[in-house]
Amino acid sequence: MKKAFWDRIKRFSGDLSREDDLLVVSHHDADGITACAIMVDLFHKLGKEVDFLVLKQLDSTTIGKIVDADKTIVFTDMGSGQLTLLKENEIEDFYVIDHHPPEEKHERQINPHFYGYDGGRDVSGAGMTYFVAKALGHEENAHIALVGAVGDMQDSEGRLHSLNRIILDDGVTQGTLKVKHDLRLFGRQSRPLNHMLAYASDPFLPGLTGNPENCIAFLQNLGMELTREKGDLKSYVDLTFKERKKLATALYILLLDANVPEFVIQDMVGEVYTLLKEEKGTELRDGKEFATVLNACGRQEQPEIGVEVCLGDRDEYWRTARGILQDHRRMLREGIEYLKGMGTERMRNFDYFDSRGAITENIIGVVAGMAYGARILDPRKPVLAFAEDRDDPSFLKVSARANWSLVRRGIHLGNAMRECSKPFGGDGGGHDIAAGARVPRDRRDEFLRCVDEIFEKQLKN
Ligand SMILES: [Mn+2]
Repeated sequence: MKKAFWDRIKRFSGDLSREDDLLVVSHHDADGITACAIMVDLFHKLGKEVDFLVLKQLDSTTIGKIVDADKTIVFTDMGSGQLTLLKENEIEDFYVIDHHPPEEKHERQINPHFYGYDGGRDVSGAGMTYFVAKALGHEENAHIALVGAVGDMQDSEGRLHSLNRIILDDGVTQGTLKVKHDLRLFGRQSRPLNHMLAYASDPFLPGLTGNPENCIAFLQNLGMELTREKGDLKSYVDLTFKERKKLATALYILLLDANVPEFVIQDMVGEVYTLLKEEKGTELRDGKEFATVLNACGRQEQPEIGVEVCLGDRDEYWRTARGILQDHRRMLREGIEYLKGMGTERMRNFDYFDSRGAITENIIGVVAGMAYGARILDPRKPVLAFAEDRDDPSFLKVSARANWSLVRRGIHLGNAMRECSKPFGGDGGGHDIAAGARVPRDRRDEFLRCVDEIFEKQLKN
């Protein structure tokens, strides 16, 4: 780490450690939940009074919950984009530990952007809180910080980089983490092998994705024993090294035969992170699956349960978290079925569907992303999914999704969402590959036409 940055973190941490009676305010995704837990754990260890609050977003509505807090507020995985909002609401007793693009400098803020690091790739919100804890002599949550980084998809190029690498190395040294080069299909710990293949969407496995019976036949053809001694189905982690290689090769050939581009196939293999202190075969044993549990808690509006699991509960909170994950998955399946039945509408440069309240706004983006991965949606076009805005029925929430080959051709969803929502009284933004917006329901069609034009221009350039 650059010395100037580490010095800054140490000064910041020193100031923070002199405070008491704190309120940690964090974001409701896996990165925010892990960041919150690392901070709360640190304050417990320092013997401080601490409370926490996990929010979907910090905006002019939700800020009401903290205006009268009368505590020192520590924002984690948020705050850098809301410094003006804090000023407007006369919130002065706060600290910000964030990795999102900052509005401006502030003496009570640490953010990697000011030191030449990329907050989208080099370090997550949880990673930043980890470094604060580390500066105060507490390195025991490296594995939790790793879950945050993976939750924010900072390993999407097949490995972790830069500051994330320091965290990973700390965990490996401490014996809480193991890193391996392996198949990166989701569910390697907790899903039966045939389901791991059947649910694979990144990449889509022709003939296998969406078809568990075919997957069994495929695996049997490879001569694999699918059941454990107890009679239940094996997961990927039960396979021997030889069997894993055999499976990887077979998948590789399957994709090559289907003319899947080389770079997509390459992405199937990369770093996988095992949390060595967690029980084998549980979601918590794998970095990516752990992050999914936390995201489910956030999406189902019970992020506190996720925080307790990160703090170490493997009893009642963990049982509840598993139940939430099941509910969440059921809702996603129902959403996908609904979408299959309804189909999409087509504009020139993208497809869209309006769920009209049948799919809630907190999962619509996930449903769109999954349907995309499973080829229920046409991968040659970006997709826009509409859901009702729960707080204001006269508004629609828009989730936009694309894929890497569209991004390579020039598509930038975030720019389109921003440019087309503002003129109609909404707001929006985000990444090239995933973005969102809010628009008044009665301006929907104008918004659609605007997006179509912007995509047209993006594809031309
Ligand atoms: Mn984050």
